[in-house]
Amino acid sequence: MQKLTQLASWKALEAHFEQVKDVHMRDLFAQDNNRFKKFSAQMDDILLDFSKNRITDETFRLLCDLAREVDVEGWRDQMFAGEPINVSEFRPVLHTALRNRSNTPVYVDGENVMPKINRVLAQMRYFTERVRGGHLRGYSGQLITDIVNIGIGGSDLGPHVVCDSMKPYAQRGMNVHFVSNVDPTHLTEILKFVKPESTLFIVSSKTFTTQETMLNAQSARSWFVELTANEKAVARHFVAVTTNKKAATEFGILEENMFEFWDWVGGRYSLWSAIGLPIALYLGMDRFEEFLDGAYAMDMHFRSAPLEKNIPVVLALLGIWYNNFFDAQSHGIMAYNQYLRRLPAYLQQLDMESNGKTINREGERVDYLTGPIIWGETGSNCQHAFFQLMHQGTKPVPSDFLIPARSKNPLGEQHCVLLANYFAQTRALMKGKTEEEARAELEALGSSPEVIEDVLPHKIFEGNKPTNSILFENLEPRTLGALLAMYEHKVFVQGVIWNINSFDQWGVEYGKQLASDIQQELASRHEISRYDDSTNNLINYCMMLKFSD
Ligand code: G6Q
Repeated sequence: MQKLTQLASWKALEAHFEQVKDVHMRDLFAQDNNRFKKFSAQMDDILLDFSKNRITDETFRLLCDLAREVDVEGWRDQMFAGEPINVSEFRPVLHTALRNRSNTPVYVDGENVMPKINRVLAQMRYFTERVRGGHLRGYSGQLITDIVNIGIGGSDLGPHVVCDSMKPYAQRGMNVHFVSNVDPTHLTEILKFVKPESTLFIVSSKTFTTQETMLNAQSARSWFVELTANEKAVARHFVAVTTNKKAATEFGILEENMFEFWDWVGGRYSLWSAIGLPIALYLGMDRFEEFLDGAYAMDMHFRSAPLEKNIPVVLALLGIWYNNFFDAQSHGIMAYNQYLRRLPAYLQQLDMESNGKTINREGERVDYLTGPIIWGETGSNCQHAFFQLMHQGTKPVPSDFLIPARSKNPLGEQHCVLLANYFAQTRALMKGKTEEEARAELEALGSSPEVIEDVLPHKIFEGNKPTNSILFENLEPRTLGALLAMYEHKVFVQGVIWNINSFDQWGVEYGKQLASDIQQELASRHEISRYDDSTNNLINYCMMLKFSD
C-alpha cells in the first residue's frame, strides 16, 4: 500500500488543515443553519450528531475521500468474508459471524462456521435455562444465585460492561461477580459474599493458560473444596469457556460443561461468543440474543450505509482528523448514564489494544500517530472532576457524549436535569464564552471596573472543543449491542487508515512472558542482581519488607 502520508487525500487534508485550523465552530454554526442535517447520521434510534466538530463541508468531503482511497469498504468486506486480515497471527477476524443473525454461511478454510456457532448458542440456551429455571442446581440441591466469572482482559471486560449496564434486566435473585485481578484481594472480597452451594464459577479463558485466571480458578476451587469437603461437586459448580478443551479437562471440567469458541475470535472481540455466558445467565438467553441482534443491525448499517452516513466510519474519520492533524493525544468517553460506568474501561481495551501499534501491515515503522489514549467517566460526575481541563485546559480532548432519552429509574426531575447537563456541556464546549459575554456577566453582578479587568481573562472560555453526541431512546440489550459494535467498527476503520493490524496484541503477550521470569526470581528469595539496577533494588527492597522479621 502507498504510504498513508503520501496519499493524495492525505496531502489534500494537510493543505486544507492549514486553511481551517483556526476556524471557530461558533462561526460555522452562524454561517450555516443546516449543519445538523448535514452532519448527523442515524441507525435505528441511535442518532449521531457530529455537527459540533471542527469540520467544514470540505473537511468532511476530504475525510471521506481518504476512507475511499485506503479502501475502507474493501477491507470491511474482507473482514466479513473471513479473509485472514490478522496478518501477524495468520487468522481471519470473525466476531461478526458470532452475531450473524441472518445465518448466511461464513467460511473459514472452506468450512461454514455458522453451524458450530449455532451449536454453542443452543448449548448456552439449554444450560442457562436450566440454571435460571432451577433445574440445574448446586450439589446440595440449592438454587444457583451467584455467578462468578473468572477471567481477565477480553475474557472479563466485555461481559462485565454488559452485565453492569443491563442490571435492570437481570433475573431477580441472580447475582453476577467478576474476578480478574491476580491480586488475591479481588477473589477474596467476592468470596466473602457467596456460598459455595449456590455459586457457579465460570472459568473464562481463550487460551486457558493465562496466569491470573488460572491462579484465581485454582484458589476458587480450593475454597470450594475446603468449604464443601466435596471434591466431586467441583464438576457441578465449575464450567469453562475456552478454545483449549485439553487444558480445561486437565483442570477437572467436564466436557458437557465446556463452552467452545474459536481462534478467529479475538479476546477483546469475544463477548459475542460463549464468553458472553455470564450475560446469558444473568439476563437470560433471549436478552443475550437481543444484544446480538443489536450488534447485527450495526453490522448491516456498517456494510451498507454510504460512508457519509455510516456511523462507525464517520466516528473513525473524525478521530483521524483530531489525532493526526490537530495532534490530539486522547479521546474522551462521557456516558451520561450510571449503568455505563464501565464503558470507558471496556473501550480502553478495545481501542488501545487494537490500535496501540507502531508497525504497519508491511512491517515498517509508521511516521504518524496511531491510536489515541481512551479515557472517560460518567456524566454528570465528570463535570465536577476533570471538565475544567476540557473547558479551559491547553490540551484538546475530542469526546463522545452518550445518553439515553429515557431513564430506567425515573425519579422526579432527576433524569431531565441529567439531560440538561448533557446538552449544556456540549454546547458550552462548542461555543465557549467570549470576552464580551464574560464582561457583560461581571457587569451584571455589579463588579467594579478594577475587579472586572483582573478577573475577566479567567472567565473567558475559548470554546471550539469538539464533541460527538450519541443519543438513543433506551439503554436496552439491543441498543447496547449496537453501540459496542459501532465502536468495534470505528476502531477497525481507523486501523485500516493507519495501515496497522488491529487484531494482534503482542504487548499483552510480552507482559505475560515478563512476569513469569521475575516470579521465579521472587520464589527463590535470593538477592537479585540479574536485572537493571532499578529493578534489582526494587525487588530486593520489597523482599526485605515482605519477609524480614
Ligand atoms: C484481548 C487480549 C487479552 C486477553 C487476556 C485473557 O484481546 O488478548 O486481553 O483477552 O489476556 O486471555 P485469555 O482469554 O486467553 O485468558
